[in-house]
Amino acid sequence: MQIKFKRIFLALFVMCGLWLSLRAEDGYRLWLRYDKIDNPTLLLSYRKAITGIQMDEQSAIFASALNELKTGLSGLLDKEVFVVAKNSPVAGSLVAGTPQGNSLVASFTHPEEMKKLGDDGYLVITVGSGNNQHLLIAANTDKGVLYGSFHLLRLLQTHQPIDRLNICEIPKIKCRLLNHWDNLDGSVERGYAGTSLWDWHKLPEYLSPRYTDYARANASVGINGTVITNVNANARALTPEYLEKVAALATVFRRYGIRVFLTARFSSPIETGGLKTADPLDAGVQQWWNEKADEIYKLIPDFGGFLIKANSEGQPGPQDYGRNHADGANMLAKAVAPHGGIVMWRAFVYSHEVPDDRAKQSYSEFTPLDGKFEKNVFVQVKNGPIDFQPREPFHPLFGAMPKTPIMMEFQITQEYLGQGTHLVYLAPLFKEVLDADTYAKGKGSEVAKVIDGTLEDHPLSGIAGVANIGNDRNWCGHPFAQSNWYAFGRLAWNHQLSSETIAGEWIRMTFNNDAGFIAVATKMMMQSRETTVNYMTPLGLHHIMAFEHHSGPGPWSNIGRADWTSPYYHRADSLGIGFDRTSTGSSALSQYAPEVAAEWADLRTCPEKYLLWFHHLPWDYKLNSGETLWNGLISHYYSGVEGVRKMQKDWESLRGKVDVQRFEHVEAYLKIQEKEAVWWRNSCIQYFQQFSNLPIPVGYEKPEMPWEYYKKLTGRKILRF
Ligand code: GCW
Repeated sequence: MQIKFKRIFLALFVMCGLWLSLRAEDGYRLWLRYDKIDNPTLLLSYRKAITGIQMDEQSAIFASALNELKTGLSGLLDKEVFVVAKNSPVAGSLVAGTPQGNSLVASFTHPEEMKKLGDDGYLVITVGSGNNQHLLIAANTDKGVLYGSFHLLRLLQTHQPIDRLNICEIPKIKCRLLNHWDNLDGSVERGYAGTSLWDWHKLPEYLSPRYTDYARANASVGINGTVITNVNANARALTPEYLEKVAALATVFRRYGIRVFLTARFSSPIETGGLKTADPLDAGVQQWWNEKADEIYKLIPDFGGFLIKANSEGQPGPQDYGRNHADGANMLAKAVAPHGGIVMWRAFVYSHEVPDDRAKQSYSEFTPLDGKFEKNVFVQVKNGPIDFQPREPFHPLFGAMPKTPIMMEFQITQEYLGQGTHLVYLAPLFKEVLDADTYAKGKGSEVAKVIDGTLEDHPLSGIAGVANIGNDRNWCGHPFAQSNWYAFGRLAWNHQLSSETIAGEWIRMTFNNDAGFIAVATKMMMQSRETTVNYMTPLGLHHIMAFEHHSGPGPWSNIGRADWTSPYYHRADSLGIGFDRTSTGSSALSQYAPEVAAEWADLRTCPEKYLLWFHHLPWDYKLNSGETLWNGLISHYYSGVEGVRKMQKDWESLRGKVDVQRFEHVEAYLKIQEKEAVWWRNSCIQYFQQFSNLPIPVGYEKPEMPWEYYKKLTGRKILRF
């Protein structure tokens, strides 16, 4: 085992001046802005501490780390940081001179201990003593050094002390992936930040600098894989012509420790291979996939593997041939296994031909297959049983397939949460799911432990986020949407971080380190998700958005297959509202562990946030607040709108503390959000009022228009590609 390290050593004192940046910013630099530290005392101390970088190794990833440190340090410290390109002294001799009390140094001088860092972990520690102190970034691999370098830069960007560092970081989850729903024609399914980053037209020859910046941003938060094509897959992505383009992207991403994955269209052997069938048990089909894998790995030796959406929403799959999901997944798994690849098989399946509650179907199809998958197969499960709603209880498959590594799928792009224009910080949503207790092995069996592999001791562990990135200049459209990319990565690395901590880091790096600014912006972010739930789908309501675009409200949406309509989910009638999933209804609750099912089945213990998800209740049902269900529903909708207005006021109070360009951008979007929150509130309560026949209590502002007016609004409709 090799220990590679880079060290940064003490230097001279250099004077500096204050330089506060309020230059217009377009958001391109994300959280990696590296502007000069605007606190003079801190700047002096950092400058004094850091003068140069001495490196130990040469590799492409090492060069990326060095580059980042050079750019970052020279920007933050506003001076040239020199690099000594000769081999540094042995880490051990530095460590030996370290004062007592640095426990990490003590434990990690031993090779066996160092092994615990794995491939991605790292140390950032102060070693040596007296005038011979150094910052040491140590890891088993060059990727670890890269992550450690970003960590050090983050400390400086967020104005943390760096004099006695004692940091040991090991990611809790091994595969930390973005899923791009990008089509080969440049469109992005459910994308709200422009078109695809991948310029297929100019690849493989032209490598846009954005590819490198994309990889840097991912590596800075520890994302180590990217699925670059849509799960609604196009077979052409696996043809030689496109593979050459994919290989070119892979060369860029590889330098940042990022592996490329592709989606596989199950019918590819027919569509591009000229075979008559795609039956996974057919020897010819198996051979086709084996050869395809060989071809891919010849071009991309570190290719990650395949992500597959099969027999779901019209996509082809093994069931077309009377086979099951395991048959399909295993065929692909065997093709990539010799090369070290994996298969991520999505569990997002449901059929309108099955009369059962849609929330139950994925569990019903997959649990019988537990133990039947090859070792290199993940089953990838969305966070909730329906579809990325503003709030869902955790998916019942978490904890229900102990023999199979389960990969989490979150949606970073805000398909159901205001899309491109609403400020919604998603870390609280992610955390709510990760922290939920499945009781699969008794109390303390949180979803996070299912996916990080510790509950069942799985060597594979993975988490994916459906990306919100496009070719908009600021990458994610809404300036605050960048925080969701950031938060996903940070939680993928360490799901124990709090949402506040992550928000604080992001705000400091993206805007500034002003305490007042941070306090207000953090509050805005932390409340934004609950605010959104309130004006969209309070008290457990779900899937009541407009059918065509999922953007605005559509509790009336009643076209097409039943399980795509809103009344299927809200079930409002003169007696009440909500979906009965207890034993008197669809019995979906029976798919959870008995402790969870009992808690949610009992109205005395069911959290009100899940009330109408699991229960159909009369309009005069009494809520904890003492209000009737009808009045409670109304107060949630009104408080949602008030929450947005509060965000507007808060943002206004930050005028002058952030550059005008980004300030006005957010200001304009908050205006849209307010308008649309009113649209949601007015249309939903008036629509439901037809069933409740109850008045809107006095004191609330009157809806300006009847719900039929809002029904006609399709202003923000983005057609599904
Ligand atoms: O949420 C639904 C989306 C589809 C998406 C599908 C899926 C990629 O509306 O756009 O298709 O889920 O996750 O497969």
